[in-house]
Amino acid sequence: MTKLRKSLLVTVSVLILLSIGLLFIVPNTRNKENPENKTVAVKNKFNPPITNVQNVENEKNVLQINSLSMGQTIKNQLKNDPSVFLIKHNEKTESHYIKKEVNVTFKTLPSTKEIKRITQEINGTIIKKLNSTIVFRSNTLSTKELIEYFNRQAMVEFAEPNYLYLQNQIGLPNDLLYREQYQWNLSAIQAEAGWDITKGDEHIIIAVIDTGVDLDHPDLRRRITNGYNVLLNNNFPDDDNGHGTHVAGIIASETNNHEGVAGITWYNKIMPIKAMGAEGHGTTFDIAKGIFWAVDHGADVINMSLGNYQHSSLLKGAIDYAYSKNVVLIAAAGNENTMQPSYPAAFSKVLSVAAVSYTGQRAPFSNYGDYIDVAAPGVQIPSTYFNQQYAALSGTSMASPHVAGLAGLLLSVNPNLTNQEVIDIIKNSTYDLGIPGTDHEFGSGLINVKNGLEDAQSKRQ
Ligand SMILES: [Ca+2]
Ligand SMILES: [Ca+2]
Ligand SMILES: [Ca+2]
Repeated sequence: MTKLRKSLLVTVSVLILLSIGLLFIVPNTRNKENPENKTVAVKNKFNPPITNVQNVENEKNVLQINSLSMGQTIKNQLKNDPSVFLIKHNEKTESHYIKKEVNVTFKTLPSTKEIKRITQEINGTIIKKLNSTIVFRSNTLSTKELIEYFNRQAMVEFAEPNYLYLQNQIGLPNDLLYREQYQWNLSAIQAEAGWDITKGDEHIIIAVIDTGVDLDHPDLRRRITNGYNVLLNNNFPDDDNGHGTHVAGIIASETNNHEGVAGITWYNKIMPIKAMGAEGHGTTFDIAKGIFWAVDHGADVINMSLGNYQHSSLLKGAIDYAYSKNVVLIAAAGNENTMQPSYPAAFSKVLSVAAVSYTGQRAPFSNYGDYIDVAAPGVQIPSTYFNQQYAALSGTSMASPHVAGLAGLLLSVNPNLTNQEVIDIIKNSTYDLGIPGTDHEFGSGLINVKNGLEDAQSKRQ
């Protein structure tokens, strides 16, 4: 190997995993100068994920606002649940309700004796009671038969199915690009449903080892804890490339502030570590140094949207150290549509993330192979961008922070989990894609925030 090639290999050894590139950049939406024109400019350049979606203002069901292919896939999950029945209103809107259950509102509440008669006649039980409304479940009668039965009772005001309002317990975030339905990625991983369980905890810190973070971005500045600039050895890890700001915004841009985008976690803090320069690459040494700094300064999760195809013992040493300190390590699988293992993703102690598009297919650039652990959205992901902008980017770089955000939420709901337990929950709570079971394209499947948080919650006792 020539000296030149060797030095190139060392200095340009770790590249950010950004593919396809910039689809749009819009100025800070808080800028009030002619905001409408700017919004239109974004819409025109960002068509595929928002075709045929309905107006979010009129929809109560978060899944329904995303008639994107992935939203459809998630609805199919419910369809396949034997305890859930589906009503198709028209081509696009659907409602689900629980089979063999009925909500009954009484004009006059039945006595204990009458309730005993009713439960015997319907061969069922009382599930819940609120004021003059009782939820009955039958062992034998369908919901339709239950409604017919109760409508014959004089004391009943009305009886109706027990509908599922899937994520309606929380209000929809008011962030502009969320409300305008650009953030298909959040519904695809059931983030909204997960927020019913937790929206995060500021004490659980997610380090982003990258090109830094735009420290005064209006949608990020309140979400950042102390970080480190490895390149300048100071505490000012500002972003001069854009990549790190985008990654950080996917995890934790300020949600529900009428500004820009919604993050996966509303409250977990980002620890920005600048270990790559303006050109978008960094050395193994700087990356490793960034990992050590993050671990020693309280990071609970580390996101590494970076990699290369050379195994490095230095990098492995940093990874092993972080793992031994109970830190959850997440990395992008790489964007070359190859089976060649990329590091740090391919290290066994690092959760490796492939990218899916809004059609639920592997992104055409996403690496594959037996080192893929899970998949996450990675095509046309809107997020924050440096110089107080917003942008939609594609890459496994964009997929990895979805998983880092989920790891932060899991530790928020259950801080006693070990790093390996967090990894296992993430892998075991996925939505299977591609061929049944674990496969080389998606690993165990598309991450699912709701399922993961339920698992983490159930392990709390
Ligand atoms: Ca926001
Ligand atoms: Ca791995
Ligand atoms: Ca599969």
